[in-house]
Amino acid sequence: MKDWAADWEALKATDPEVAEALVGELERERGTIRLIASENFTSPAVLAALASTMNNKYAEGLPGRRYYGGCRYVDVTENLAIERAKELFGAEHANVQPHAGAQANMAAYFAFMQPGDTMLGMSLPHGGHLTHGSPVNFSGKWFNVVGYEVDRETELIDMDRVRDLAREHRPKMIVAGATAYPRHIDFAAFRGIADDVGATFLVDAAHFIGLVAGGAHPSPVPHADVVTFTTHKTLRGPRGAMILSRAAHAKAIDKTVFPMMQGGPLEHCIAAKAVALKEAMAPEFRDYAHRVVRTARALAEGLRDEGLRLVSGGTETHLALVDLRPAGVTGAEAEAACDEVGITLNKNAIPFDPLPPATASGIRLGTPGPATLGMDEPEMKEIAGTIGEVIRAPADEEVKERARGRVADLVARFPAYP
Ligand code: DSN
Repeated sequence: MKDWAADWEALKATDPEVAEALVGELERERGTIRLIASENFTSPAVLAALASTMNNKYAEGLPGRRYYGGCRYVDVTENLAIERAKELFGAEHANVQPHAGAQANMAAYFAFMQPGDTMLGMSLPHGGHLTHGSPVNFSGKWFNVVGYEVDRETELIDMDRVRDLAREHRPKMIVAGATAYPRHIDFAAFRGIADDVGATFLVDAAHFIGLVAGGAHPSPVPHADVVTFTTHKTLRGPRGAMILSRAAHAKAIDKTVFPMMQGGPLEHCIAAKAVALKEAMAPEFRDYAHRVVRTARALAEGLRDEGLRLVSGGTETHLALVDLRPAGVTGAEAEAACDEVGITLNKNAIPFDPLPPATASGIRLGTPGPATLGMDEPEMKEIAGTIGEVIRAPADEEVKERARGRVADLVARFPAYP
């Protein structure tokens, strides 16, 4: 058995500066309310797998078909991750090697497209992701990207417009999925459009895959040809990603992950992915996933009660997108003010945002982290009230002091890594 305490002492002796920063980060995570929608508190079991000697192993290839000797134990953990992913999500094939979400998307795109081909993806300012076709990303540089947007009135994805664009541009691939969209996506409608124009349908499920695992969100797996996702957001695992697909696409995807896109897989991360999947298969994870959705709704409603406007009128997922214009502050100002009192969230563009992304008219807030700590609806009302007060009076020291006190009380009642 590894002696973790001794490892820690060794780190402190070898590199006190890094050790100090690690302690600082742990204290920051313990001492603040973390509302970044893409972050979570992964379990000590996952962290233990990450800190294992599987970090040391090269294992190009797939379990049972490697280019290096000595792979018997990493074969065990990678097979466990593959089988658990297939079982949990009802998928025919799983590749668990992508180092990150961007790599997963890149590999999946290149399994079906060549540079210059046309893809249809949600535009970034409307809630999509860089890899869904942003001009500053490989996707926008290498593919002919057509972006779809939300409807100006409803702020929901305009499926009629998606269909029109697909018919006009005949994309090879249609991508659904978002980073700042608080509503369910109509996977069946996307499937219909993809079939209509002969496109491959990919869902980037990174943000909500943990909710799918826990039965608190519709699954894209029955509808999509390929589903990519990161493992560290709502799924609460290590940083990294996976690709699920229909069996017919298995070979193409395995080959674009390795050798086209990546070299040696990060086997310590893959072991940790296996652990996270096991945790996500447990009945408690279903409670967790439903708590995430319930708390996001409570937080959103609390912010509406504070006079702020919810983009699309509410949320059905783990996150809320909030228009701050009724309060007369920008996203950047709100992010900074909340940070000062120990509430971490991010400024975010809202659809048709008149401000540039570095300022933004909105904030994005999510509850995967607080729900892991056991916080529920009453705590969300309290947090929403605190955010409302701070945003309305960002320069008022008395307000900020009171807010800091409430944050301290909450994190003491719901400790992280006790
Ligand atoms: N950076 C992630 C997010 O915050 O949504 C997406 O990759």
